[in-house]
Amino acid sequence: MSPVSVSTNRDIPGPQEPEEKTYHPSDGLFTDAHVPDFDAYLALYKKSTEEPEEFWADVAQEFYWKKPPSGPMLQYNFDVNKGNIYIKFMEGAKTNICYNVLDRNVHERNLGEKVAYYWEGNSPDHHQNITYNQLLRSVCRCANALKLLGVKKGDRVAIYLPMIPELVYTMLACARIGAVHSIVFAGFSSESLCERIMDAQCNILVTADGVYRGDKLINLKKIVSEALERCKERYVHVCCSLLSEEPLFTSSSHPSITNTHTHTRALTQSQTLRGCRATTPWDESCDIWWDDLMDGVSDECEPEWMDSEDPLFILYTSGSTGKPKGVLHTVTGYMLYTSLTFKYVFDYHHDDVYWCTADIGWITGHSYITYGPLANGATSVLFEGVPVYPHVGRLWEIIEKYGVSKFYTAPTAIRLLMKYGREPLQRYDLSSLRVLGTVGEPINPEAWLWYYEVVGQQRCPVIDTFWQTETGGHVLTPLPAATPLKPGSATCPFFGVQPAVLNEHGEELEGEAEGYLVFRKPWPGIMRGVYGNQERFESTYFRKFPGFYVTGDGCRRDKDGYYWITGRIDDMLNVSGHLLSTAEVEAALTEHPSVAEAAVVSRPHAVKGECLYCFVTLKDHKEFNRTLMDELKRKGKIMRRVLRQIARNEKDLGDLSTLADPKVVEVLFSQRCEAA
Ligand code: 6R9
Repeated sequence: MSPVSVSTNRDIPGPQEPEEKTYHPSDGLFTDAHVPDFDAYLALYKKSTEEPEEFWADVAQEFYWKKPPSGPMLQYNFDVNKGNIYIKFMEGAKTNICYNVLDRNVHERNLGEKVAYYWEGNSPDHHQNITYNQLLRSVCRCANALKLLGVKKGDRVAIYLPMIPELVYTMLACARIGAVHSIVFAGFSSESLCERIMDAQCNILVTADGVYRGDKLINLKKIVSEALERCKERYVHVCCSLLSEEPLFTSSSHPSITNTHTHTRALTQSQTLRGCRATTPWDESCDIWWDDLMDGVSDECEPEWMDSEDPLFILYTSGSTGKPKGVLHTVTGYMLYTSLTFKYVFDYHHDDVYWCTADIGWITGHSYITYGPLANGATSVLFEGVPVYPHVGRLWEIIEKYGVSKFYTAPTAIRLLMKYGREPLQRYDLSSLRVLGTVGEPINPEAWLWYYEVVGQQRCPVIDTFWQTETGGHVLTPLPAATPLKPGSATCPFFGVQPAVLNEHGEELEGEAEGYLVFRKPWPGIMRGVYGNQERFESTYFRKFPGFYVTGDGCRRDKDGYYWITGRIDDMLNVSGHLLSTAEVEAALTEHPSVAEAAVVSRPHAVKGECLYCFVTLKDHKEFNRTLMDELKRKGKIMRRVLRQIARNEKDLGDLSTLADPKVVEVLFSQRCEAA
């Protein structure tokens, strides 16, 4: 079965709508591509769907197995009418993902001296190179330290760290000893942190005293203390002494790690938190400094051999009811899938320098900063800072500094940088770039073209990768040398992925169509559940259309079989690539004492993609807004579609017959305010 009917003819097609214009990778750029052309893609795709056992067995061969895969490769049920939903991949095989991404590179591939990460701090003065040897040793030390604290296989460990090497050490240390990491993005509030700690029942939290984001200091430990206060229970937490007086790598025997950098960093950045052991909230009964704990701990640690379907991590994603869902991923499927997508989607080669600007606190960082690149033995940039600090050319400066060849960022960052024009880029040499990736939200053709023409100089393909926390890795994506590109389209399915488009009644649409994007079969990287809540797993993703995994996104399939994501079709919105649930925002608004009700919809925003448009009813001014808002409800349900169109100033509202008083819509239109 062929996923697409795109022509492989490289001739430039005749006049087309701008969005339908097709771009082809430049000749000569990919002389040794893993998938050299579209026919090669189609052949591999065919094999992945028609002979999945052979396809994944080939992929598995590269990895180290304590007990090799045998028996059925994939077992699953996607149909709620046939019983519980489950997905099992290579069940019974035994391996360890940390061993595969570190020890295998050091011992089997001779990559010990290769740089795993160029860590680049928030300030350009702070940087550090970490080889695979060094990474392995630091991870083992951390793994032993966690064991000293009593952490065992299956325990959940919360991690609330900024983009510093200790974040990678801690997550891989968990994976090594079979603990389940639950990373909470270090920009989240104490409420969000508490909710996630409680839901996953973590009894260890790893954090840092503070971090600079641009010139803003964030006192993480203070937020942690508030969160733990909320959690009511007592948790032991380990503190990474990023800003403490000792340098971070006291036990390192590798002079290439410059203690001075880290030390200087502490001296220069910690003015406010200087002597932080005094100013950081501290509870002697449970807080431990990172350095104190690591001191004298062995840098060798035997991995825990895990079953394929043992849990690897939990990562929370917004849910449309307002309560975040703990998306659960397991060891083997995730390992194979992130490794394979990284290799093909970025056309990875050993001399590449790869940089993904995401934070590890999101799935993009888990899959494509930590696991995928390390599984391939890649060299990556690990960046702590923000795109426009200390100047608007910071990203371009870093690309030049490290000779980045594969670059992966979000449309929101591209739109932000577009505002500063070409000049900041022209100061740097970007000729090392080969592939430009994007993720997180639909990319508008204007941003796509700017990325392609200005950043990539019309030389580098723009790889628009569609995927989700739940999918574990890319599911719709072009491949750099193979796929003709259309700005704004995530193009075609990755190997093993079988998309379908359904209408409201769950009927499958053929050919050109628009509707719900669903998948008919699992691929190895798909989530295995919502942590501790099978019912929510099934009702969120499988109940609407039995037999399919429902993404929650709408899409259009064009005449060539290309997929175009049209955005969320549930009550979720995407602000700067981050999913928010309207319910969550509404709940927050109604907590305010003067707000009686709130309804939140999305509205397009030039940089963030979407922004919040909130309708609130105030308790004190009933005569002004309250009646209007009440009349917009039918049986207690706000007609969100109408509100969304008002927010966007779209006058053609269609059928309003279900509204108690359709006139109210005109009133709301007349009172529309323009967002800043
Ligand atoms: C990886 C990630 C998932 C949601 C997803 C969709 C949107 C992601 C996209 C995209 C259009 C793309 N999304 N990539 N929409 N084109 N290339 O972002 O995961 O944080 O779980 O968000 O993001 O709406 O459903 P996550």
